[in-house]
Amino acid sequence: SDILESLQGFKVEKILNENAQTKTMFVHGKFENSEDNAVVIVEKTAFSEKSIRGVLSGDTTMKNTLKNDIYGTYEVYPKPEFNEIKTTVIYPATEKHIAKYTGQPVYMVQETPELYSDITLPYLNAENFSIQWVYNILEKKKESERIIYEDSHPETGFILLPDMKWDQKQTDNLYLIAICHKRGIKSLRDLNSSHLPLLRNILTRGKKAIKDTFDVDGSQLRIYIHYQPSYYHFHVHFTHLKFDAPGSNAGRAHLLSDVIDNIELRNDFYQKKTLNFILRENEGLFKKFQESGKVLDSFS
Ligand code: M7G
Repeated sequence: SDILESLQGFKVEKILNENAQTKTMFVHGKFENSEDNAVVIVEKTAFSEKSIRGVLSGDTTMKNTLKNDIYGTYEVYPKPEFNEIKTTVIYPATEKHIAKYTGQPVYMVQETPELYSDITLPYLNAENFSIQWVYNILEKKKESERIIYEDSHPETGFILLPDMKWDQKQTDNLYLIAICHKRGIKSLRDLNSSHLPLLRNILTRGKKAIKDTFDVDGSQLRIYIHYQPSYYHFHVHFTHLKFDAPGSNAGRAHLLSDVIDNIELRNDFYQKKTLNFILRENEGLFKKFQESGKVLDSFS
């Protein structure tokens, strides 16, 4: 099996990025006796009522770091089971994965329909992340036990399941993805009125399934599509409004209900529209845009 039981022999090569706010670190490393690269994402998880009872208990050891009048601060060492770290291992990772997780300046670009066909589309066809993991889900080869809801219709159906980013410990940071069964829809750019039944189906049945399963109301969800996505098989993100999920910002996220409405107004809305989005400096696509002089502003 390729499932890890420990990180023995793992060597940290480089910290790619870190975020003290989200308590996350992105690391490039290697396993012993392997030339392949690994990207490891570590994230300190949120407390739950159960874990906090374990942390604030006699099993915990403490080291005082400040005491002044009634105020005291401590370094606290809970028992390991209350000190879990969510870790994502990408192995073997491609150069593109390393680039994706490397902290770097980002830029807003303006993609006209012409630039889409001249620059973006040829680039996408040539160089892309593998979507094997998506097909594994659709074919029930992986993660089938995690499926929350499925509509198996080949044109309008989809699978709803927890996103890799969600630890499913609490609904405050709920994050699910709906992956459509239909193949060949690369992104927002491809959508037109023929896809309205699919889009409406994902919106209404996705919300209902989340209400039924997690008791989170549709009005508490941010339901959106990334442009550009990382994986060019059509999917929709469902996140809790309380949670500022990475990529839920303007510059990347397009609300599904806005998308539906825009296409209802005009069949070819997304073929005609200029789309703004954020690219990282070390992305191949960014270099293509840079050569064309279509970069708006930098705001790293
Ligand atoms: P995206 O908009 O294509 O790209 O979204 P992003 O990763 O840059 O946001 C793909 C979504 O699928 C992300 O939210 C990922 O966390 C999620 N995801 C990626 N992989 C490889 C997996 C996976 O293997 N399983 C599951 N359940 N989710 C994944």
